[in-house]
Amino acid sequence: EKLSLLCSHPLEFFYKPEIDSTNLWAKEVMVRYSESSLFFTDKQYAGKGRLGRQWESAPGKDIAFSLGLRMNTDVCHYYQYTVLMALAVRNILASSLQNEVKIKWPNDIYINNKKICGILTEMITEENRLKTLIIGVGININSEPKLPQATSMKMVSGQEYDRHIILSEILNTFFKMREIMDTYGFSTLYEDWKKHLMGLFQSVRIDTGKYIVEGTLEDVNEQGIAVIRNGDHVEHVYSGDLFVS
Ligand code: BT5
Repeated sequence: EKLSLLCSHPLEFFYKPEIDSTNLWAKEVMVRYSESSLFFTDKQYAGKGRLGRQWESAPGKDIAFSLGLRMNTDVCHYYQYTVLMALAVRNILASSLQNEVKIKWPNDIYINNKKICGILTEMITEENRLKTLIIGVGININSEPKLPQATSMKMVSGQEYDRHIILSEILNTFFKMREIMDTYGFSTLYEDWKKHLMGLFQSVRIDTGKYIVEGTLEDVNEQGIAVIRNGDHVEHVYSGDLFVS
């Protein structure tokens, strides 16, 4: 209730005190529901990362939500919505913390070389057409994660934050950016996203899960593909884990 009051965009809100994964929940509901909706919980006990990995969040302290977006275009560049979400989270964290906040390809958010947010975007397709996009976001807010490579807003600033305010600011920013994209196109938002990209023009290593690609990160193109140059050889990488050398 508090959230729907704080959010300026008309959105259907779903809340459960606890759930296995808001992405799974959103997928279940969105197949029979036609409005764009937000799925929020206070305790996500089986959060999903990419490739079957786990996402941990502290009950009542962190943010775990999924945004279910109904798509009405035939051709949908779904990656663009993940970019908008990453940029919205980045901008809100940067202004709340007054800290440098980076985006790590494909769509993690990092502060001081530690991960503060992960995003998992999934699609529901019907008759080979994209119907719904599920954008799942986990952010460490008031917890002190034990993982050595993780950080939280509290760890960065020493302060505690109102999770509902942070979430509504992210949603309001996301929908504002979506309006900008619908009116003026994707390019300026994408350029802004790229400004905050970790490792751009630096030596990186990408573990695709099958093989390792090493070289200079020359670009991440508008389809979200990382372009890695090694001498004369240029490789396009679709997904993986990136490490800055
Ligand atoms: C991600 O996967 O980073 C995507 C995480 C998406 C989580 C949200 S929460 C709401 C929604 N519902 C879901 O079920 N999921 C979404 P990936 O890039 O695969 O990273 C996963 C890895 O991040 C793990 O293997 C850990 O190493 C690390 N990790 C797990 N929990 C973390 C945390 N709280 N903070 C930082 N790193 C974490």
